[in-house]
Amino acid sequence: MHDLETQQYLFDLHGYLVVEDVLSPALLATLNEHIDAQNLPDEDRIQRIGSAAGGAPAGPGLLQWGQEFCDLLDHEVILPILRFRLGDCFRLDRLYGIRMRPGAPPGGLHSDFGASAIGSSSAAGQRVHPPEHILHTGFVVVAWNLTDAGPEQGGFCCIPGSHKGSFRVPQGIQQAGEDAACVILPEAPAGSVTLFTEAMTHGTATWRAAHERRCVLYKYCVSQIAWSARRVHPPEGLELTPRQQILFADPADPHRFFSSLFE
Ligand SMILES: O=C(O)CCC(=O)C(=O)O
Ligand SMILES: [Fe+2]
Repeated sequence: MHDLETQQYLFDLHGYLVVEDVLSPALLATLNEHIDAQNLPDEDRIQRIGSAAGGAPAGPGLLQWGQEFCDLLDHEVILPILRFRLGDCFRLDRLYGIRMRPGAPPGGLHSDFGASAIGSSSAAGQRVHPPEHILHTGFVVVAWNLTDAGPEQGGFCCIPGSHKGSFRVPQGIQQAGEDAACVILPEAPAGSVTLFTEAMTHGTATWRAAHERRCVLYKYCVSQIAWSARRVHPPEGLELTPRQQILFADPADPHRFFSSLFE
């Protein structure tokens, strides 16, 4: 069912990949119960849960909500896929959850690397030649879909292939957002996992479903980089395997100062 060669091809081609039927209905129910137990206030906007702004809690964030959230850290389905883009040594850089109530408004298109990245000085219509010191990749988001999302409901949207683009997203597409013809909303049923590179242009589409959107995002990066000075800390009183503990190590050169997750 999960043919790695095909996953590798499609992830490289599109910049994202959805793997369906990864979480059992029982596990989904438990994860959702842990979220219910937080008694979060309802809000009309995209609600980031289980983390400080930016998704880098100076603590364990939502990992503290239950062992099942820790078990997702190195789930057997995601590890070989992460390895395609991040190699053998990578860290958990950030994590947070998204909650959207029916009718919640969209979030704009963006990317963290490349021609359209926040902070990129690229000019409209000009091919980008990034200077040597600029990173162009290195982060992968693993988004666990805890309720049904997709073209009917809303949620994650993206411009497939845009991680390979050499031109800034034109204003018209940026403004149209989810309504632009090149923007798609991948089918992401409850229990599926969406992986995407932050180099791809992506965003959040209006939530149109009658049910609540819930997804939890674990953001990994190659061991030698970090997004901010904050670190996710391991949860207290919950079990982490030796491999999971590697994900919390300080940023460092792969293999020399940072252990492989695959040995
Ligand atoms: O799934 C979404 O709504 C998009 C989340 C997002 O933009 C991000 O985590 O970088
Ligand atoms: Fe994003």
